[in-house]
Amino acid sequence: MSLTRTERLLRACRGEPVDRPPVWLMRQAGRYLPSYRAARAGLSFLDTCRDVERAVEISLQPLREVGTEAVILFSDIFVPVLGLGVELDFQPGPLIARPIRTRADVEKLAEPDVERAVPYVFETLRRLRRVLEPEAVPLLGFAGAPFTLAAYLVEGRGTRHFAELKRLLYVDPDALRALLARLTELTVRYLEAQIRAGAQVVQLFDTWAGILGEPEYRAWALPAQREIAERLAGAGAPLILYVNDGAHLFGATLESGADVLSLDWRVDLAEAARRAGRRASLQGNLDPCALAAPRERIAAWVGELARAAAPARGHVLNLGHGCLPDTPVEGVRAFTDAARNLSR
Ligand code: 1CP
Repeated sequence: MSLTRTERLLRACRGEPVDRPPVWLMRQAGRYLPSYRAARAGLSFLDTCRDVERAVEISLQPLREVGTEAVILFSDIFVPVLGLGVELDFQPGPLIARPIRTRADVEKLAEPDVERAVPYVFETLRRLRRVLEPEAVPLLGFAGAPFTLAAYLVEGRGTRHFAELKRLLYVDPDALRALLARLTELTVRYLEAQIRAGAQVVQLFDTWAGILGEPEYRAWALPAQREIAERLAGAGAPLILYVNDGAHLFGATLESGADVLSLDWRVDLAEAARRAGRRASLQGNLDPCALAAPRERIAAWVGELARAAAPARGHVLNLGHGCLPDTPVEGVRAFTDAARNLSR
């Protein structure tokens, strides 16, 4: 079977036969690459995202330099909240000038018009697709899931426990419900516009849903994920769902309607493949810290992951979380080389 990189990824997402798993890495563009640091020099993170030429260049760096087989738009999950009129900065994580903590704060959010608020995102995608189409390399778009976006909007910044968010959840659930409804609408419109601009697969990052127990996950994160999956079902791009630290939620995430579940290293892939059956493909799940090991060890782990996931309807090789600023470039290369050397 001779497949292009685009065919291999799309088929793996849909659970159709492939010759071997496709490979890409979460946060594959970033500070671990010297060329990224050079392209960023002197520019703030948001200004880099707004500079279409630079965002295209940075998005393509991992394809040219570390052998990844898909390109993901260079941006951040917080960029579209600019469309709600939220004042935002990155230092380096997102900082919200005025956290949203009451029903009145939610009412003040603007009606999202993403094409107007962040046109550079869609222009970057259109240009990337023009470059990638002749090479048959797939283009991924992404968004933050409503629960994870809400976590930062309520806190104002990243924290370990998200105590303010949980206060709202238990003390003023109507305010949180209203915020999640706004964010769900924003996310659907944002992903639809990304698909129109050329994204062939989209990933929904619900990084912080793992702080919830299963009943709270079912009440506060799953409904938004399902609504997004349902409303995007006809848009023509498979949906990948990532929940970090969500091993205890795996059974529930199978009800999200996502085509692919992206798992971290705490989840046993063989067991997940058995439980998923024909319902979803799997993505993952090497610990990013493992990329510091020698080449041969990385190749052995890639082989083990592929074998463990083989009974799944489809498998996309990836990490269990994003590349880190100190991830060795050599380790990333070893990971993608090992994927290319696999055969089923
Ligand atoms: O100055 C810098 O170096 C900026 C660092 C940086 C980068 C490179 C940030 C700030 N965001 C990004 C890019 C980014 N973020 C991508 C690009 C595409 C890719 O190559 O994969 C993506 C998909 C994200 C997604 C993202 N941002 C998530 C979800 C995935 C995950 O890693 O869990 C989250 C939680 C964020 C928030 C965020 N943005 C930036 C940082 C440093 C953080 C996390 C900090 C925190 O938790 O407080």
